[in-house]
Amino acid sequence: MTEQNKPLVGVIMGSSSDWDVMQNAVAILKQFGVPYEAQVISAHRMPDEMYAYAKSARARGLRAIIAGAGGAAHLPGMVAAMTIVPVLGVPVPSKYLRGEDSMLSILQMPKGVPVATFAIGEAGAANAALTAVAMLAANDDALAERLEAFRATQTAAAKAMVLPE
Ligand code: RP5
Repeated sequence: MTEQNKPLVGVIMGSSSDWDVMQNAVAILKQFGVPYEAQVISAHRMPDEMYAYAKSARARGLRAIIAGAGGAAHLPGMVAAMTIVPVLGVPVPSKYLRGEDSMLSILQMPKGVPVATFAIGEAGAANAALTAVAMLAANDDALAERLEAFRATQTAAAKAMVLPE
């Protein structure tokens, strides 16, 4: 792995069942050409791996971690507790409470260890990745230009919207 394609963003999720949602984050990172890595790390089923991932994240060069989980979604908070790399939390919709449980689990961090928390589901995953892009764009003019262009495209599409008669 060269310095150029060393992952800058880590995308982790509690289960492969989270992929449907979390692939929306990966799609954005791919679209912007941001080097990333993606894997399953379960807080309650793989605590040792979660520990190792969080503890090594900064030294491995990660500049943001996008963490998605559902239910009692402690993955983002636990990872944030063990690294100063910013953690962007994505609440994954759960079977019985439709992700409101996930959202509150991730959102309600006590003062001192933040998790930037996004909307439940696909929009949250995409927006977490767009936020990671914006963070990296602070020190990368080419990436900033691509982000400006992305926004301009959205603006043009909205301006071209026509309502039915
Ligand atoms: C959480 O439990 C995962 O993040 C997932 O959203 C949820 C269900 O996991 P599976 O039972 O589908 O593996 O840990």
